[in-house]
This record gives sequence, structure tokens and C-alpha cells, in this order.
Amino acid sequence: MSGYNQMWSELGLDLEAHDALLSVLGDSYHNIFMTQKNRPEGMKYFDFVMSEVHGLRIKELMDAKTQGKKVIGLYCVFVPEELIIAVDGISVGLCAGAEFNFEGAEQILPRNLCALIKSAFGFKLGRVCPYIEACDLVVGENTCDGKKKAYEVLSPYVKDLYVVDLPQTKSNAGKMLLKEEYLKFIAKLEEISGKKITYENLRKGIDIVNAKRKAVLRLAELRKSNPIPISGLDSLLINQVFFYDDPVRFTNSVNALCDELVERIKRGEGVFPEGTVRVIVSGCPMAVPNWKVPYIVETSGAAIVGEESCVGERGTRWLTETKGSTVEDLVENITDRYFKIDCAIFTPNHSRLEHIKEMFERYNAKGLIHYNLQFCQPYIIESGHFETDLKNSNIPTLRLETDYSQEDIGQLKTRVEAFIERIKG
Ligand code: BJ8
Repeated sequence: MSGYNQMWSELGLDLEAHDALLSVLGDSYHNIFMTQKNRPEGMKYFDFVMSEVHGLRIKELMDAKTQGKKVIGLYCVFVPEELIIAVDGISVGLCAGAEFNFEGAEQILPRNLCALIKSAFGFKLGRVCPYIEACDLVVGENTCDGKKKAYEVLSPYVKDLYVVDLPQTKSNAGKMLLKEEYLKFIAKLEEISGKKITYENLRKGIDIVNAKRKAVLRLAELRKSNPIPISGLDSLLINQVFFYDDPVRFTNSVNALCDELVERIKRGEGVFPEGTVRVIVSGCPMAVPNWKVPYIVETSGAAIVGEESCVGERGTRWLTETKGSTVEDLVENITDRYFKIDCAIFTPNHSRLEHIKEMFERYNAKGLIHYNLQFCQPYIIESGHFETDLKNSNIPTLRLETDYSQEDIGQLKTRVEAFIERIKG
């Protein structure tokens, strides 16, 4: 990708560190994804997207910027992409899933912070993320304590940081707060883009994002089949690309892949041997290139058939309604839709547990792996009483707590293999 050196330099990247990062990522992608057997042809598009994730996609963003479009970086699924598209903006995910420059991050943040936050800082401080450098606006949100305090620290490092406040309870007052915050965010978007949100452009934004969600939900539905037509790793990758790619192109590519999977299912063709154990993974989001646990699971005799995660069904399972005829109506619909997201920062958070149980049934799973990032208090705390409840519901559960390092792979694999043996029986 050296053809992009000038662009990366102009974005202020540290070329040497960036080259080293791309080389490690390229090797890891090859070892994890390209060694899978009998992958659908449609995955070639996503392989291409990943091979150009710091190249062609960034060039597209830079070209769009020269045409006056704004690039908006996000860390959380509570920030509505519909609003960004309405002002002709482009949203990009900024969460990072690799252990890079944690030493740098730990100079300004505590060590006992989750890897997702440290990684985002490590990428920024190490100047290896072209996405954050391309952003006209970076949007944070008051979710967990770690993130909300980390944005205070991030503020001096980015050109324009805007933080959306979020409720902590699913109450009427909480919903009103969320709507107020979305109205303020609209004002911010209108200010930086110079464009007014109208019924027409917001409706277009809703339609584009709904189509994208429908495509990934269609993919999710196909994973119920037996034999399983696509791996959990490839499905996770698609859910990760969801946050970076052009939304219309992404939707078309996912739908084309689904058409292929429908044919595979008709032919009885799968990617795992007959009788492979089906599991659901639930918990903290897995940002690119965090593929560690799914790789361990799928090389230990199980197949992941669903993700209860923000990079997965928690982030995509509801569409935004289109009822009403004014901007106010559509903002109300957007608030309704996002207020349902059952992130562990909410208290209490019953619907997440119900969703896990419903997914377990729907995908005909044999076990649940609860994935916690170390120091992520909301998900770790929830996983304790969830485990008790799930056991009472006869849902075998394995709780894993890990970070982005490679050091615990052997230990994780031993535990995952033992769990798979247990649920097989
Ligand atoms: S809606 S899950 S994307 S906040 S892993 S940073 S919670 S300490 S990512 Fe999230 Fe929005 Fe919720 Fe989803 Fe904190 Fe936990 Fe770290 Fe986390």
C-alpha cells in the first residue's frame, strides 16, 4: 500500500510505525481468515475492503472532504448514523481492537482501563489511525466511566470533540434526555456541515441505515441454517466493516453474499463439518482487528452462530421507524429506536438477558460464551448474575475475561476446548 504514503504523510501518520502495524495486521488477517476452508465467494469483497481499509477507503474519505462532505468519527452505536447521512456526512468507527502503543496510552491513562479505550488512545498517540486524522468531528458519549473520563483526556488531542450525554436508566426522563441530546447533536452537525436537516434528507438517512441493518439481519437469519453457511469469524468481520464502508455499497455486498448463502443452504453446503457445536458469543464489542476469541472458538471445534454485541445484533437488531411527516417525528422515531439498545451501562438492564436467551433458542445454540474485556465493569458485573440466571435456564455458559494481548491464548484455548467438550456431551 506504499502508493498511499503521500496521503498518510499529509494526514500526519508516523509512516514507519504505520507500516509495521499494517504488516502485522496483514499477516494476522491471512492466518486467521484466509486459512478458513470453503469460504463463500462473496467474502472476497470484504477481503478487499480489509486490504484497503487504510488505503482506498481513506482516499475515498479525503476525496469526499474535498467535495465539502464532513467525516464524523464515532465510538459507540448510540450515535445515530441517520443524522450524519442527513447532513451529507460520512460516519466512521474509531474503536480499536489491537494492542498498539499501550505504553503511550498508559502515560496519560491508568493501566487498569479496558483495552478498547487504551487501544483507541494508543492508535491516536502513536499516529497510526488515518480515520481519526481524517475526521472533521469526533463524537464521544457518556457511557461507561472509563469512556466518559477518557474523552476529557482525549479532547486536547483532536480538532473537534463533541460528547453526547446518555441516560443511565430506561425511564421516561432518560428517554427525554436522549432526545434532547440528539437535538443538540443535530445543531452541531448543522453547524459544521452548513446543511439543514430536513424531512427529506433525514428520511433518506433513515432508509440508507435501515437497508444496511436489514442486510446484516438477513445474514444473521441465514446463520440459523444447518449446515452453517458462513463462519462466525467472517460474520464478525462483516459486522466490523459495517462501521467503515460506504453504507450503500456495503448493503449491496452483504445482500449479494446472502444470495450466495441461500444457494449454499439449498445445496446443503456448509463451512463446518456436520455436527459442529453451535455457540453464541455475548458481551463487550469486538472492534477491528480483535478476532482473538472467535478464532480460538472456531479452531477448537465450535461454530459461532450469533453475536449479542454492539458489533452484532445489539447494534443492529432494531430498524428506525419512518412514521410521521416532520423532522420532529423522525427524531422521535430515532430516539425510540436507539433508546432500546441494551448496553450494560443501563441499570437495570433486563432486556439484554432476555435477548441472550432468545438468541440461544433462535440459533439452536448449545452454549454461550460471555466475552468480557478486563476492567470493563458494566459487562463483567452483568455477566456474574447473568451466568446464574442462564444456568437456571439450562444455558451452559462460559465466562471469559481477557484483553488484546496474545499471552493468554493457550489458557483461553484450554478453557474453550473443555467447555466445547462439555456441551457436546
Ligand atoms: S452501546 S457496549 S458501543 S458503550 S468495553 S469502553 S463499556 S469499559 S464499548 Fe460500548 Fe456503546 Fe455500550 Fe455498545 Fe466501557 Fe466496557 Fe471498555 Fe466498552
